Order: sequence, then structure tokens, then C-alpha cells
Amino acid sequence: MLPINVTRSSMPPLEEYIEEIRGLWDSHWLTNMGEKHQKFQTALEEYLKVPHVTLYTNGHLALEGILAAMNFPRGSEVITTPFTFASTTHAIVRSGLVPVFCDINDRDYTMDAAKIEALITDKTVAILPVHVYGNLCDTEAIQKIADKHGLKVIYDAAHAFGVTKNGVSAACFGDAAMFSFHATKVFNTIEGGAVCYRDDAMVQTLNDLKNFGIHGPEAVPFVGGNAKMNEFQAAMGLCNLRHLQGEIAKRKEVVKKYRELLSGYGKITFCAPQPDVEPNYAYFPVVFESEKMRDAACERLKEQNIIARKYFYPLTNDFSCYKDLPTAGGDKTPIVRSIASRVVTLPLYAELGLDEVERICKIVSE
Ligand code: T4K
Repeated sequence: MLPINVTRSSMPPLEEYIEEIRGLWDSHWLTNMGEKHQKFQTALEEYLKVPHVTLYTNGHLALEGILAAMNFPRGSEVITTPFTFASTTHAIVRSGLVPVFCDINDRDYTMDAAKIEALITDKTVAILPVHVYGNLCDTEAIQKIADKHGLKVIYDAAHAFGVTKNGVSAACFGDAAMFSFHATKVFNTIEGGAVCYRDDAMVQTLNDLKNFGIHGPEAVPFVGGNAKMNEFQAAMGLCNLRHLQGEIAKRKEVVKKYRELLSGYGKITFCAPQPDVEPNYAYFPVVFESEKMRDAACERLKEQNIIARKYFYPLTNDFSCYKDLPTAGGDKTPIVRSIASRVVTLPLYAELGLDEVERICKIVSE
């Protein structure tokens, strides 16, 4: 029997993708901001209702791109969450900045805005929260703190494509938001990512950063790298965008079934639904009473070839690569430590059968 993985890439009908890429065999134009790239960028700006979208080859380089574009002095501090994928913390550190870890709340596992101000020092330049699992952070409270202290807000919105709050897309909060379009996301371009923002001045810098700072065949005024999205990625994005609402609707049914079957089982808790938020059902995290119970459930599922994943355990501030980082480790973030040791994300994708969900829930509750 094929394994049931934590997720499975959404793909458009093969014929649709072939039709979308057919023209590339005439033009032989495969990358460097070609026709598909331009079309996809415009489609996203319209869909997300955000003034600017800069496409990147993946979400991680998009995040590094934002940090580079902001040009913070080396050694500056960025308040962030350790309850995330390696990418968030790595992007801060690889940019020569120091991550300062803030605790999360136990309702939706996003950064606890009430704990941010205590972490601000004269070296703090930005807040970098994560809309983890597609749950939106307390964007109003975070913006208030940032305005009061003159800090930038950069959202890691890797999980939040398609999520809106009172009709406003996750792209529109803070100074910039990064989306990941990785194969494992609700919306994918195979690999891919984007930065969304309002500041016109950032357009040139972000483009320079992803295309060697080249302005013309004989003009290179900026030291940039290479992080361009290619035409095949953009074509995948154009196709998947047409199917996004259908994908989200199917995921909604899966999540509904999980909640229905597991809510009577007292030993696990779910994220609380967020008022005014239209979710994308990106992940289905459940938190067990104890680490032992969580690990046992994972083992039992694995015996049945069902691969649940402990997103996000271990915490990034416990990674061995950060053992010498003075701000890492320790017990300064008790809630996140407790959640991370008990959380598991159950399989979730559009085509996951409701009978499979029943099977998973039976194993979990046993
Ligand atoms: N910030 C946050 C908060 C993030 O979660 C991420 C990425 C980023 C930043 C960085 O964005 P990117 O630079 O990646 O665009 C996966 C993804 O690779 C990663 O994108 C994602 N977060 C993270 C949460 O999950 P792994 O190491 O768990 O992936 P892997 O290879 O174990 O795949 C998980 C399952 O997905 C597989 O068991 C089957 C399925 N799958 C996987 C691939 C690669 C598919 O169905 N198709 C595929 O092509 O990191």
C-alpha cells in the first residue's frame, strides 16, 4: 500500500500544464523574467490585492531578499518565533542578524504579541513573526508595537497563501510578507516564493537582489545574487492559481472530518478557529496531552504507513547549529516548548479520502 504522507503536492491536469508551457518550445525563453513570470506576477498582484509582488525561486531566498533589502546593520536584533521551519531562523542568521525568540500563544501558536515589548532593546530593528499553519498573527497588536518603537514588520507567510482577514489577504500586513510556493504548500509553483509589499522603492532592490544587480548588458550597479523564478515554475503557478479555491474547499472537508471525529476525544486539542479569518486549511496540527502520547501515536500511524510529521519540533532555537547562539536554548519560551513537544500535524491534502481520515482518527484515538 502506498504511504499516506503528511501532504501531497496539488497538481493541475497534465494537459492544462502542457498547454501552459507549449509556447516555451517556440520561444526557447526559459527564465530571466520571461512572459510567464510577468503574467504570474500580475495575476498574484491582482489576486492578493497588493501593490507589489516580487517572485523568487523559493520562499527562503525571498525571505533573505527582504532582509537584505531592508539593509539592517549587522548584529541587529530581530524578534521572531522558534516555532517554525528552519528557514525562518536561518534567514535571520545568514543575513548577519541576531534572532531573539518570543513565546507563542496557546490558542493558535502564533507569536504572543503581549510578550514582544519586553524583548525590545536598542539593537532591535524588526519583528519577524510567522503565520504558522496558516493561522494569522495578531497583526494589529504587532503593528502597534512596531509603530511605537519604529520597527519593521516582516511576516513569514509561507503557510498563509489564500488566507484573508476581513477580506484582506495575508500579503498586505506589515512592511513585507513572504510566501512559499514549495511543492508541499496549499499553492505551489514546484519550488517558488514571493515577497509582497507596498513600498515602491523596494521593487528595484528586490529585483537587483535576485538578478545579480544587472540593469542592462553593460550596467551592473548593485551586488546581487541569483534567485529568479523560472518559466516552468511560473506556468505551474498560473495553472494552480485557477484551481486554488477548489483545493481549499476540498481541504476544508478533510479538516471538518478530522475535527468531527477527534473532538470527542479529550486527550488532544486543536488550534482555535480565528474570528474574521478565512483560512486555507494548510495543516492540521493536533496537540496531545503528553509527549509520550504524541510519539506513540506517530509510531502507531507509521506502522500503518501513515506518516504524520512533528511540525515544528524541535524548536529552531534548539538546533545544534545554534548551540553557541546566546539568544537560543533555555527556558525563556515555556509555552512554545510545551506545544512543540506534544504537537503533530496529521496528513492533509485535497485528495485525502474521508475514509482515510476515519482510519487515521481511529488509530490516533486508540
Ligand atoms: N518559512 C516557513 C514557516 C516554512 O514552513 C518554509 C518551508 C519556509 C519558510 C521556506 O520556504 P521554501 O524555501 O521551502 O519555499 C517541507 C518543505 O520542503 C518546506 O517548504 C516547508 N516549509 C516545510 C514545512 O515542509 P520537509 O523537509 O518536511 O519536506 P519533505 O521532503 O519531508 O516533504 C514532506 C512531505 O510532502 C513528503 O512526505 C511528501 C510530500 N511531498 C514532498 C515533496 C518534496 C510531495 O507531495 N511532493 C514533493 O515534491 O520540508
